[in-house]
Amino acid sequence: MPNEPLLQIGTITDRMADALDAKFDRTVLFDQPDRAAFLRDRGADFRAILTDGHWGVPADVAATTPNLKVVSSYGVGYDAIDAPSFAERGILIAHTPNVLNDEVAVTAVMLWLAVYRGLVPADAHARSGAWEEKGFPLTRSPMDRRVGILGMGRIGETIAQMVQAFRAEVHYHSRSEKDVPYAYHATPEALAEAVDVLIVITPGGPETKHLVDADVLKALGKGGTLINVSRGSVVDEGALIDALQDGTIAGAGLDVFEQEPKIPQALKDMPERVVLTPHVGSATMETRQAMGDLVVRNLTRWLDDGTVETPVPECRSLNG
Ligand code: 8YV
Repeated sequence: MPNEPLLQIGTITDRMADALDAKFDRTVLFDQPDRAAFLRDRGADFRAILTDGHWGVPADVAATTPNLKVVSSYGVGYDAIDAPSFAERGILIAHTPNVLNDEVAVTAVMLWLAVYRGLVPADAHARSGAWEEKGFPLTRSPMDRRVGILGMGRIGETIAQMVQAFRAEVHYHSRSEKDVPYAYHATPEALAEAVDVLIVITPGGPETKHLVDADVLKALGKGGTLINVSRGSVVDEGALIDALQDGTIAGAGLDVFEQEPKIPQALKDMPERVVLTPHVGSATMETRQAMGDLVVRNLTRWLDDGTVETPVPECRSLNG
């Protein structure tokens, strides 16, 4: 029997490719010189798609794959996939929850510490020899701060646990109050008002677009720091730039941006107060291996029995 055709969108690791190629006949969308012609001619062959959180399933692919049954995404966030309409078509979507909780939490804490302790300018100071002329200015201690978590899901909870090491007082906002020992606030603005550091880790998508706007930044206030490790769309980037430039807030640590991989020059121009990373929240060898293995397990299990290990909530009723 020929292997099951698999359409790959985005890049994967060699380990994933080796595991998949034993069972699937993998075709890489971005290798096709004429994407429209390829999708027209071959789209109907694919029952399975492998993608990631950045690319999701683009509209032209969704429209040309009438026999699609499963999408396995290499990431936890699936805002680039129209999950409700896929669920309606009976298509299972799988993602990679939990295995990246620690790593994304580490990234959030790393950005917070880097902003507070001036890691990037301190490195520049040491490296340039400026230290021979003058000492480095004093910075802010991260200890005993009020830390706000916007989005108390699995990663939010992991961040809350991790910041205990810094004796943080944890506050949060999410759509509903959770059974957690932290102070709940009914709105993002009330949360921002109550904290020194606001860490954004809510899912992306239309429901959370610009949840952090000018009003939330104003509430965060002059000494406030914004950390975003979720999706660029959750923060109004224009309002954030204004707030940083006019001193409405003190600093920011950003791993995600509205137009990735493009980063506004204004953000790059504030290295003393803004730390930037290129969407590397989960990007360690260990965590990407765990995520990749889960992507492969979801696809091979679907091949075996038509179910996946980690469906997104919208598709749970389709999973066997
Ligand atoms: C990936 C992510 O960078 O899991 C997510 O939602 O944002 C990241 O782990 C993303 O899936 C793109 O590969």
